[in-house]
Amino acid sequence: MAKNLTQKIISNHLVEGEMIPGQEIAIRIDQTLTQDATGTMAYLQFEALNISRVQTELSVSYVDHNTLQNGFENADDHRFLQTIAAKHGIYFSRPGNGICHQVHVERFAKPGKTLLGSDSHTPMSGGMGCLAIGAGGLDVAVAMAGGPYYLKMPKVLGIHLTGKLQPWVAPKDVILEVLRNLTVKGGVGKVIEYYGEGVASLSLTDRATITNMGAELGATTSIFPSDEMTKQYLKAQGREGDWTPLGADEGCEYDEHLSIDLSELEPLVARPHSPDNVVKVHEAGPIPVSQVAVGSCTNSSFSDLMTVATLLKGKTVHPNVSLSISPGSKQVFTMIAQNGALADLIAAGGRILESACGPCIGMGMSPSSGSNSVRSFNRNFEGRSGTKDANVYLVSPETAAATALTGKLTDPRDLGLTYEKVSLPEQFTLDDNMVIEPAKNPEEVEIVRGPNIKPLPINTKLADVVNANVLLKVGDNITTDHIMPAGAKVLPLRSNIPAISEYVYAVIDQEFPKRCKEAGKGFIVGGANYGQGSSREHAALAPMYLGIKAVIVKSFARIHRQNLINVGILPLVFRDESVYEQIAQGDELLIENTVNQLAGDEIIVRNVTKDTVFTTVHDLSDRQKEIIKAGGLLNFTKMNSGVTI
Ligand code: MIC
Ligand code: SF4
Repeated sequence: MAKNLTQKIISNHLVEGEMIPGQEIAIRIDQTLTQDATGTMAYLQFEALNISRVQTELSVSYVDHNTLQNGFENADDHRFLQTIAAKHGIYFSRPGNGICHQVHVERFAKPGKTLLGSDSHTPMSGGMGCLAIGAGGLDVAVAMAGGPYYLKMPKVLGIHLTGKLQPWVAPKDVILEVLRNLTVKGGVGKVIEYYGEGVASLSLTDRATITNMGAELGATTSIFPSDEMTKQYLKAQGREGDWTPLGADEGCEYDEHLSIDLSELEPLVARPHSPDNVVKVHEAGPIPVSQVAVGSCTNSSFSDLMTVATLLKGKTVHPNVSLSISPGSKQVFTMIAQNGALADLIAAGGRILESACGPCIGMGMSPSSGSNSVRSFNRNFEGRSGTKDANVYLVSPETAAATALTGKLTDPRDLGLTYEKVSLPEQFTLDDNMVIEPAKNPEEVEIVRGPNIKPLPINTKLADVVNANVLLKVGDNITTDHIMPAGAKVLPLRSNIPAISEYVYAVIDQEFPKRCKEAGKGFIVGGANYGQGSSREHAALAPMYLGIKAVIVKSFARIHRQNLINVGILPLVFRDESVYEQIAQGDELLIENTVNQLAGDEIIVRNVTKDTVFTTVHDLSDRQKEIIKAGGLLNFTKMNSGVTI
């Protein structure tokens, strides 16, 4: 039977289950990646699994998030990550080598492989025809230990691309258009597969921008075929041998469809505070801008920075604008230094940052109060920039550069300049000297743990009676940045759950951790698409540490739901959404016979305060039920493998 590309890669890696959308399947993982902010936990979890060497074809540990080093914590984490990588067979990409996804595309991703990464933008490698999925650190730890990755067989949404982008219209505008169509929950339970004659006109890094920001759709992943463009890119990276042609079979089917004529697109912008709040740049109007930031894994490739440098050459950034530039990798940085584009960026007034996530995750460069910041990034959630009342707009590098020159949001076509398309080089500058290979004599490596690295908190078995109060009620589209904020102050505590738990829900309700500690246990009630955004399992681990037993919502985002299961928190969904309105913060809820109830499809909850009863559903697989009963995936794995944790 004719298969689409997603089905082909899944069937090549299937170890359990049937490929029927919605049913649980397990797939073999070829490659893993971690970054430092999620990696410390992932490697502590890997250690707890007692496997001496990773079982994957390739595992890479990157350091790109926590690079400010405003205190000993980040540096301690880096040292821990470097030593544990050496010991267990993991490649270590040193701080300075670049953002994990950009470097992975450049140096490691391969068509047809599966990649599991402890970061939600892992799908960036899907630009190369790799099935690249973001997950919580524990899932990645299990994959490193040789376990398969369990997921629901996704539906495949085919996006048929026709036409060719007009001058000044960018790949970023393609994904913004998809977000405008599908919204931040439109991709849940789906893989977004691009096909059609429009694909050939997009370079590899163009495709990688599109699959990267597919994370904002809530999709399992996004993928492009592997074709001549892919071959050309791999050749320029000195990796022609990694190329295989790969695409959907003629006559294959997609579960859902969307068509985009590239030639009809215009420069677009996602307005605050959601990546799907998309309008044309012309429609948003010339809002005054205090900051422009170019970088992040979405748009910091060689062609992105060359586009910006070409636009800024010989000009000066507007007096009211602070322009920051973070090259995506050491390779990009080196090449723009070698060809002089870096000098053009500096001369124009660009503030050059290191190759890291930086302002994207609130690691410096927070905008001024109440001001507008225009960024080539992928997320504009409230407060994520580090300034609570700032407004972040997401655009292409072209629109960002035009805006930096005029001081107001500007459609690059309005500058009246001649368009010069930047093409990818025939040969990238190659030097992997910042990637350290695993140790040849692992027994001699000593893992170094600084005082910031605290032991893993482990949950207890599911109780048969869960009786607690609703300690927080929140609305729709709650992001993991709300639940477990990032930023320069909180991120250094990622390897210290007791300390980081003090910041849970700090953006919404600073009293929440205190209430949890006083109560000792509790529930959270939320709306639709709860937990969208990042893969950070801290958004589940820290609430678990604070005593949260169940989260009851209208619907969940994929990775966060799995992270809740992995730490043993019940993820419940109202069968009748209107019940949400009838629950107030502070209400006492009671679940009885929890273990027996879990065996079925529904869990009955009594609202003791209101003297009512309502039904929740959970859609848990048998395996997930066992994980919840055991108090999380680590306990479950221990019970099933005899490992002592
Ligand atoms: C993000 O972009 O939100 C992050 C920071 O990269 C997260 C990972 C994390 O919180 O460490 C992600 O996307 O998963
Ligand atoms: Fe880093 Fe931002 Fe990309 Fe997350 S989205 S990996 S913080 S650059």
